[in-house]
Amino acid sequence: MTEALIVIDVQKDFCPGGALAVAEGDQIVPGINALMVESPVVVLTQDWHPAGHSSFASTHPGAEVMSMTEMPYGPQVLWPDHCIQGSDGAKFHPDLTVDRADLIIRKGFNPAIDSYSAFFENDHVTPTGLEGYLRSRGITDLVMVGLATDFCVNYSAVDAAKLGFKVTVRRELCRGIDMDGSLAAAETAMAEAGVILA
Ligand code: VGL
Ligand code: ZN
Repeated sequence: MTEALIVIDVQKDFCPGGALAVAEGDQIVPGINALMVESPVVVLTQDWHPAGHSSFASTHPGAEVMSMTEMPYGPQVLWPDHCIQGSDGAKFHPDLTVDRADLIIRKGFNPAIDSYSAFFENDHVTPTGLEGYLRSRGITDLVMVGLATDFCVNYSAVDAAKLGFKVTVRRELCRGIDMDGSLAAAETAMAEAGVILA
């Protein structure tokens, strides 16, 4: 068994003061730093959208932030502008020990498709390349932490479990957005997919 730690989207825009702030998003940083020291393989993900991304409410005239729309690939939440490539908000939290990372994978760069998951874009078809990286390093088990529990952590964990990885989500090192019961729904989806919620 070889285990990798996947740290999802611990970026300024998802922390208090950021464009899409997750409550207490910054509080998980010290615990994640400690876990990185013990982990043989560490991967960081970074939400990384071009300006005018199709997941931004501002791209759809008249659309309200946090409203739903239909995309060719299914329903999509319309977010505030966040994690724009090269922006300050797209940077990792300043206290995250990014030097420990073996790989940083960026996602959400396709203007037409959002990408919550670290493995596939929201069409559930277009791969990010992370699966190939992990398999070619012989990794079978994944520990996931980060932001947000009910979106990017959830989608990444469910996809990884479907791909056959043994996945553990360390709940105390995640924080959620929790809109319209999304946190409870995510925990159910992860459990049904065989993800261990620790
Ligand atoms: C995320 C909403 C939009 C996340 C990313 O990291 O959970 N959520 N983009
Ligand atoms: Zn995003």
